[in-house]
Amino acid sequence: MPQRAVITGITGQDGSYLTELLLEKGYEVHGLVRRTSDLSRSWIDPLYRDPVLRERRLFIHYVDLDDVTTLRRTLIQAQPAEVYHLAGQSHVGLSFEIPEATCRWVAMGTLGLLEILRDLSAPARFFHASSSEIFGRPDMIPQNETTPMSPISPYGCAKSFATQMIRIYRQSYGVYASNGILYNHESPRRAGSFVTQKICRAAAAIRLGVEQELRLGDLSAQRDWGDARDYVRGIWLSLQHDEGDDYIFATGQSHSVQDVAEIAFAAMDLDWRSYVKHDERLMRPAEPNRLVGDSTKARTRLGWEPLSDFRRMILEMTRSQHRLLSAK
Ligand code: G4F
Repeated sequence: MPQRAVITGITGQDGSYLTELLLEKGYEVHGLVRRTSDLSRSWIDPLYRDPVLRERRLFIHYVDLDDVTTLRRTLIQAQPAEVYHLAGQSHVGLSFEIPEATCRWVAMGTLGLLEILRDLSAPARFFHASSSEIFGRPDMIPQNETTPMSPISPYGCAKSFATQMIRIYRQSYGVYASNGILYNHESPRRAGSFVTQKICRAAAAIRLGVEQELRLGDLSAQRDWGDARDYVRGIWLSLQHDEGDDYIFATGQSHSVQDVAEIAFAAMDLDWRSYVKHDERLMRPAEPNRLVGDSTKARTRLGWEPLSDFRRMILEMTRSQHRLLSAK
């Protein structure tokens, strides 16, 4: 019998890389997709069109996170050994505009899944994709698994709720549940609304003459940016440990938004200063700072280590955008 896994958020960057990893490892994968989602435009589409995989080793279920009855039925039927919960509204800036929907999906969506998990006859291991946003503006650098949560955005607050619920269900009900506290992680599959991809895409578009300028918010904002493919390995490793636990996944190095612009524009033989314009409307009501993660626990317990290099990753993303735009 192949190991069976359920992934919420299978169509996104992390979900698609995780699907590839699990299929490679011989898993049967069940992906939960929002009813309004267009699968044909997702990273999963090529895999799902493969007749060897489709409805044989890769199954898609259309179910919304707030439709708890259908969610329950889907999980009972799938009988997974592992559940990877990656779905939810993940844009921090947007969470200031739609705080209620963000909390419904991110906080209550996770709680709903935990409740279902408690009732499953065959217990499943549960992974929750938590976020460095739970720390807000922390007093200590770098942060580890014991750093107090002190979110400053609706998204960070919803993630803090979900992260703590994972701990509560682990302690009180003996559920196998793990938090991966993920710092920013990027790749050529990153959605264009996040700053790295927005910059890489714009640099390529300006090079090709399709666009003339790029408008950005806080250029001095710093993040601990890693590569999504490294983090997906960590996500899988989290559930291979004997017990559920919390793990920081981070590189321990921080770079600014300006650094991203410098590298991406230089890769296109452009000087970023000639094209990047500051736009006050893209500033957020609150901005976390000092978010740098200490991943010692994941390294020592799980044998995880990030293999990527920041500069190489931004170059790869920019060249990938250049190829995509050139082909249009
Ligand atoms: O790319 P971002 O939108 O990522 P952010 O807000 O750090 O959140 C990401 O990482 C979190 C931690 O892992 C995740 F939980 C979350 O789901 C998401 O994946 O913004 C990065 C920085 C921010 O400081 C933002 O203010 O870039 C700054 N920024 C400046 N101009 C911009 C822009 N961000 C965006 N999206 N767009 C801009 O024009």
